[in-house]
Amino acid sequence: MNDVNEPVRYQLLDDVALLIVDNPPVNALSHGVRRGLKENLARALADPEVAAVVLYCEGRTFIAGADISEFGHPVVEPDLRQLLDALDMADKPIVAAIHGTALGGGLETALCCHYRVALDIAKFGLPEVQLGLLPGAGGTQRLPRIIGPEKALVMMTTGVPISAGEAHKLGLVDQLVNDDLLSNTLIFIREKVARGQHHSRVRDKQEKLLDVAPEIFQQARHSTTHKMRGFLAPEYNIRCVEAAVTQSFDQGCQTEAELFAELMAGPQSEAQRYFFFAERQAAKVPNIDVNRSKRPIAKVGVIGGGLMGGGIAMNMANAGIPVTIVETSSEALQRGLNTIRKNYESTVRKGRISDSVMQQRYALITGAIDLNALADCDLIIEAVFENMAVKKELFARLDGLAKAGAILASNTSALNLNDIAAVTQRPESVIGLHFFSPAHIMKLLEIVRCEKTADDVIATCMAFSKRIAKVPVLVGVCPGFVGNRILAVRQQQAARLALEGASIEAIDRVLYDFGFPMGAFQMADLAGLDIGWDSDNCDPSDIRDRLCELGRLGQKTQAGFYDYDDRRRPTPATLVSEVIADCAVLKGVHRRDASDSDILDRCLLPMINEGAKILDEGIAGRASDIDVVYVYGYGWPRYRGGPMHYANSVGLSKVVEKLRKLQSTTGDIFWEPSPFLVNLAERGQRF
Ligand code: T1G
Repeated sequence: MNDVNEPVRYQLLDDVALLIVDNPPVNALSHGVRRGLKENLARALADPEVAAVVLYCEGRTFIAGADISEFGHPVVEPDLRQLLDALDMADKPIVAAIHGTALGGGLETALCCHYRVALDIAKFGLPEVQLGLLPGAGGTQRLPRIIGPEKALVMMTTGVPISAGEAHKLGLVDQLVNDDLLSNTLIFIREKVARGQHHSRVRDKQEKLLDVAPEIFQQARHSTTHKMRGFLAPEYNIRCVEAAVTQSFDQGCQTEAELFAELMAGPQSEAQRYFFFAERQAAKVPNIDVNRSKRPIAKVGVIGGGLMGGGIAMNMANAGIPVTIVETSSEALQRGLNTIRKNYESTVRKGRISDSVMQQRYALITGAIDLNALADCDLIIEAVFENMAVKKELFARLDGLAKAGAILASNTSALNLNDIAAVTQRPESVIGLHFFSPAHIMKLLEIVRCEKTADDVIATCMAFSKRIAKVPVLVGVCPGFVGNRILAVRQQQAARLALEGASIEAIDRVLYDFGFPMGAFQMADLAGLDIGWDSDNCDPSDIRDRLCELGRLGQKTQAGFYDYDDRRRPTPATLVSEVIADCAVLKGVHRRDASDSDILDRCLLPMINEGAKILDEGIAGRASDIDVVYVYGYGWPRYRGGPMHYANSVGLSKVVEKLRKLQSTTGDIFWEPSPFLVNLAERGQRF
């Protein structure tokens, strides 16, 4: 008899054995599921009354993969390959009934069934590459045998799932149904049994592996080289598909097992698996049930139709939420709306959305030059000039016109939100929503909790972030919050290294080779050197002030730290080197050689130390939250986990030792290790 707590239940429906997986939330292939499936499969195969087997899952999805939380720990048998071998050797027809997302080990399990019946809204994928892995249970050998190597290469190197419709076209799904999945699957398999036809195994299919053009592998390498620069797993997935084409099935599985083991044991997968849970943890707020009652958000107002305001408004329209943009004049408003239309038209040209979708989204955006147009908005986000007086005056006006219960948010990137909240009668409804430019593309959203922000406002904004496809991280009020505060110390040290004689190209190369999308100086040029620049108080010894005075504001003026051609390609400028050397003299900075590893330490150690201070001050609740900010907001390479994970991999004692050495050699208090960090290191702990 089935124990209701067992993750796999057995049910006999006349001549069909039903294996029912019930392991919420995503039916991951935990040890209990593997053992339950293997035992109940054997029971079905041994029962002479059983003519066929159906594999079915309760809950919201078919098996969504191996249990990632088990990785890094000793495998408890039966392991997944042992289970799938048992499925593969079955002498009775087996059909997988698929809904939700059949991913990773889940799809590999379905591939060991003779047939697959799916709801037409189901999805199929091998996302292991996003965990720094490859399908480790035969998927790299079976998938190419069904859909062909070329399609398999795309699915495995991107990790992006395909629809049930496409899977059916490719032969991965035998039948699509639009409802009653289980009853339709029973009809399907009974028809197969009645015909008495041979039930072929995926592993025996060879036709898709014949006459494969060898250049598909180079094409796959070429397409991943740029997008996945520095990641090991894409190449290893490609090698497995090559093995499927050039080796026997068993040899190919051996190749897969060897490459899988290498990735699983490596630092990249360890970092990417860590990050998988880190970004899900970030959406949870200790002591606040984010599923608690939240304030409804049916209409949003955005004040400011510039670069940020326009991008923020697009996020709302993209999520199907009506949004009103308020500007100070009709001309400014029209400029903002024109920019939004151009952004949408560019997305349509790239084939990412259809013209009709663009029209639907654009229709959700309205404009006004009167703040009272926002009186019925549930959420109002200001994205105006970064000036405290301007923001205070605006929030005082909003407080008088916004409806009761409306959330008033600021997109400020650094200003003190407590002071802004204090000018309103509703400080409990004031919060920071710090979007990152370009706001309609960057996924990170720093949600800034003010002293008096109410829990339901935080819960509302955390949930709303997912609705607009953002990754939320809750942070506290301080200059720069988490992301920009940490960035400031890295940029400061990069400038110091330049003053000491390291070339800006060398500094940028070291950071690029580490895995950042670009170095410190190219990033400054992209953002614009004049952000926050006070042209009335220029310091002749400050590099940025000197470049701004020369009109070298970055990419937008085709000259900043670098010169830029029409395609924004940077080239070093002699003038900049001269300005830096002159600033060094004015500051009395002595030249100091710096090797690549010195440069890397000088840029990364301050980020780690600042992260420790942020934790100590409670500005971030978790070290992993800081990592989520850095991967999603600043391009920290995901295969290195984030600055705090990286510090753990270096070892906190080593980090403290390096900081102290820099402090003694430079005599600069800047390098003083955070007491919070020292304390952890002395206790042999990690972040
Ligand atoms: N293992 C363990 N826990 C998992 C999990 C998994 N595979 N997938 C999700 N969870 C947890 C997640 O941490 C969260 O927990 C909850 O489920 C809901 O997830 C041998 C080696 C399925 C599309 O990579 O893509 O098979 O926070 O918030 O947005 O070849 O989860 O609630 O405590 O993401 O609705 C391959 C990973 C594994 C799929 C659902 N499979 N999961 O998204 O919910 S490696 C994957 C997802 C493998 C084999 C290889 C998504 C989802 P908590 P969620 P969602």
